[in-house]
Amino acid sequence: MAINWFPGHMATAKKEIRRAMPDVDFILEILDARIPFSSENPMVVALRGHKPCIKVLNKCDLADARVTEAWLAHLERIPGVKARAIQSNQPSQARALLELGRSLLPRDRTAHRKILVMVLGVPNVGKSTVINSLARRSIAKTGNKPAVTKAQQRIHNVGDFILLDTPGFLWPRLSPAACGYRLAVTGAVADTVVDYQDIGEFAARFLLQSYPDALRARYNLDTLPDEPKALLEAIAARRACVARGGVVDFQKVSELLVRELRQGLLGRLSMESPPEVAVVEAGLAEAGLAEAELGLGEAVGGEEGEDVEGDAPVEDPV
Ligand SMILES: Nc1nc2c(ncn2[C@@H]2O[C@H](COP(=O)(O)OP(=O)(O)OP(=O)(O)O)[C@@H](O)[C@H]2O)c(=O)[nH]1
Ligand SMILES: [Mg+2]
Repeated sequence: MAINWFPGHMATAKKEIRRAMPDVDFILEILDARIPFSSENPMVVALRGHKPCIKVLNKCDLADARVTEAWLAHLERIPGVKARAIQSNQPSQARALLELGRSLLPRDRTAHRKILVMVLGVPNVGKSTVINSLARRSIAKTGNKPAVTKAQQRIHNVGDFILLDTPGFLWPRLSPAACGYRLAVTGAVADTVVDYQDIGEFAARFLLQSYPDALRARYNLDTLPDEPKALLEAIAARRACVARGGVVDFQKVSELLVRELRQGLLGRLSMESPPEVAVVEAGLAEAGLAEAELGLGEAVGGEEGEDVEGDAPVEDPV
């Protein structure tokens, strides 16, 4: 089943971002270093126009360092874009972003008034943690689940900067479907709209393909099965996820696998790399599908009265 999550508060967040944008000097677009493609909200390009943008690969402590390097090089090829990898609870890394942003502004712009920096990105990617590191105080609420920040918040007195924290928002159709699954596995989608057994199998398939050694080491498995479901069964047997009568509790083992992957207990993992993504992008462009698939037509252009989905999953029309 396709995963989509675009509840009313995200549509509102997007409108408020659009409203605040004219006064913004530069943008810190926070991406998840494990999924820089899937966590890059395609609506941001239209929202930011020509504002300078630093793409911040956050949670780089959880991602494969070599793949992150490749992503930085890939992203810096985009005109007007800088890219940096950080672990946002390391304040020195976060603070360097402000000076980089300042360097992107025309000199006359920075002299007379404070610099307004908007921090935006998908839910649970670490925006408020970045804000707290930049402000050197715990001023924005953070939490290990999506949709913690509910409204924009301005933080004054950060040197000559003003920081704007924003609620995380996704886009109406998470497409290709794998993007939705990666967002769900890494924690950007509410638990209420995902089927854990589904994303558990997705995570199992990904780990079998890309990180088999991590699986062997973490779950003490000498041989790995070929199929994701069989892998979940093998992990269930080792982690007390089997009910009476030998029935595997797939819900419980899926939750366990996803939780451990999110926490970095299987090591540093990257779920996508630039070459794979280039193939996907080329495929969408060739088929002329990009806008329609993403559900962006009315979402980017429309302001008032746009379609707003509730918390329930949206059926994928494709
Ligand atoms: N490992 C790791 N965890 C991080 C990092 N930055 C943030 N986190 C954790 O990610 C979770 C989400 O952080 P928040 O700052 O609340 O994320 P947010 O983007 O503001 O989330 P919303 O307001 O819900 O959109 C928290 O548990 C943070 O501790 C990081 O660099 N590395
Ligand atoms: Mg937040």
